[in-house]
Amino acid sequence: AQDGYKLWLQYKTVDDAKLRQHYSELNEAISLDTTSSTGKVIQKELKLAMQGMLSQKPQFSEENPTLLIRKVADLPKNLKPKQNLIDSINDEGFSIQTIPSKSTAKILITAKTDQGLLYGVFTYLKQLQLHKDLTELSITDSPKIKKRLLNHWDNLDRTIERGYAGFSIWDWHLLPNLIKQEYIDYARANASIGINGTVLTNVNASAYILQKNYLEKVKALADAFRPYGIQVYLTARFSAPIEIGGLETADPLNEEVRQWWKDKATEIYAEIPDFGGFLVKANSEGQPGPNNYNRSHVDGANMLAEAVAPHDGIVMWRAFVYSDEKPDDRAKQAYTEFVPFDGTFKDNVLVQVKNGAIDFQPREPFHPLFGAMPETPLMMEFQITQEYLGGMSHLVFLPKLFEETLQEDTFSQGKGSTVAKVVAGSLTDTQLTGIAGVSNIGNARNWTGHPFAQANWYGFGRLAWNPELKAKTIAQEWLGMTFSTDPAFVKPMTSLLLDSREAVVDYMTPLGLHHMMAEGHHQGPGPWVKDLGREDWTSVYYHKADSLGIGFDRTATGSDALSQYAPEIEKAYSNIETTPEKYLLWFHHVPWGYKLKNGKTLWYNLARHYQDGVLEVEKMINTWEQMKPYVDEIAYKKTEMLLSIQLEEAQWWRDSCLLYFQQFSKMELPDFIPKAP
Ligand code: GCW
Repeated sequence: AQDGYKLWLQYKTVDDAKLRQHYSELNEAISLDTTSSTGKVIQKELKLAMQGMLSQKPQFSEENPTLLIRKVADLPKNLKPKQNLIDSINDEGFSIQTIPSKSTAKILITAKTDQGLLYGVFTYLKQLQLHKDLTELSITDSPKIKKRLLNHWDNLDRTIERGYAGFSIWDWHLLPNLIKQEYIDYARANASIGINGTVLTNVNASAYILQKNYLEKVKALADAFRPYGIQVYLTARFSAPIEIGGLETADPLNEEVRQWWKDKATEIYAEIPDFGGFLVKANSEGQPGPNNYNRSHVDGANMLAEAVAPHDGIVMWRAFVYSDEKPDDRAKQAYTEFVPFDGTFKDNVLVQVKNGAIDFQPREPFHPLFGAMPETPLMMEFQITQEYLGGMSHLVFLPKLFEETLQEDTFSQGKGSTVAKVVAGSLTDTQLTGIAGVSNIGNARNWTGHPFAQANWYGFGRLAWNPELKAKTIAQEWLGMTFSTDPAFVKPMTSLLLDSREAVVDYMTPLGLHHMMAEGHHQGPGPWVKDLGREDWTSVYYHKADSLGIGFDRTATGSDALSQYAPEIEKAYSNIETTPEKYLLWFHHVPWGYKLKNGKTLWYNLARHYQDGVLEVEKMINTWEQMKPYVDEIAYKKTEMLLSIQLEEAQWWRDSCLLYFQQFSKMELPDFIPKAP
């Protein structure tokens, strides 16, 4: 079907006859151990892929295989890779090699585990999808982060908080008896990019998910995902002992409460022996938590950690604590609350931190917690769903945003202590490491609504596997697998994707502005939003525009949030001259007439960015028009229409923000801004 359902696993016919011949010969006969459930799904995937790409049914046999897929331990001596190669891969890693010898086997895929083999096979199939030459194949790879998770913000009534692609794919009503093909294809897609866990429920979801009738349904999903190496996790509402346990308190130091959680864990693990653990949002945005009982985050997290520890489960405790009614600076709260707890969490607790200190903005400096808790595993939380980035209608390639955050330097262990290294645990030799992406998946026919939002799911998975990957590589892979490998398509579209992120920053929140989206739904501009129940829900709180200038002073003369960063950053960013312009208004309240590096005023530059954002979307539209021959009609038309919505909304952002700020700057708009009709 041409509706995007198959995601990047299109397995399109290889048109080039010579290349097809090359592939056909290599994949004629496959030797594969199918005694495990993972072995069986590998076999299925190979059949599907070869059928699609080569119109060929591979023979599965031990006799004279051309493609040999085997765990290291089961390899014949003469085919065993060198010991240092074996040592270099971890339990989920793999190696793919072209075999130079005269043996009939021409390609070898090996790993230490079945899951490693599955990842190896998907990577191998990607080479075919991307039309790579296989005569000298040599790929050895292992994931650099242990827990690579999607977080679904799916409620039990199937609504999705901040979801823009329909309702939840979890059909609770018909589970456990109906296992939809969508669940299997979801698992395939995730396994193909190395995602190995999924939190099924919203961090704000009801406690009912922990009741027996729901756990049966969760078990059914866990059983379906297991062959693909995907573990299931749930959110744990802190007040569950009261709501479904009949207790009077959820105090984490109360013995009955502690026992209740232990019993609950035992009950879950009896059904799902490889259950991953709990994700918790506590004492944030009205959610219950240990603070309700004058207990700390550590008391809460460690209680749950104790309950799941005997079963090898983990607890992911979120640092998105957003509860001060009168904050001096909301950006400071998580750091202030969590840093004192460094080193006091149990071994199976990860603190899950959003990429930035406010909330998934088009651009934020990295969260100051990264690097600041060396004795606590910090898990990265990115948002794949586009809550603040245009919702369902804007084409924004998020790997560019993820890459930027991951490559920022925390200086925590000296220069080069990037966020990527903190998350991968390599600076502190942390073994338990993790990364989560808030999913953009729903029951839309193409999973994500916007055809290009699929790239953000794909890209998150790739960066979770290897946080050092380049956004450019990811763009090329995804475009090639999803649409076409033709350079006339891939080249211009790679640029389009890579530039799309800066475009959205420009037309929404340039130069370090943030949180100016309309109130509540967070779509469209709302720099004028004020007088709400809480100050830090308003836009005026964040941009602080007045007759003197605009921006949030976070230096020592202001909120001093800057002091939460390493001295190297604090020093550079305290000075307006040495603050990167992309973060200017994040850290400084800047006079309208202040001259930026290009010698023009702040006001001029603000206008310039807004206009550049709009022009970039126009450019995207022009590029897309040239791409018609390379993409299927449905995706072409849909993207075309969405781009025109994006253009209209970009203009709306530009016009409304500039008009709003002009009442403070009292300066003329530069000539390049189109006059109102
Ligand atoms: O970004 C904010 C969202 C809320 C969300 C919260 C969180 C799930 O607006 O919808 O709640 O963050 O991350 O907990």
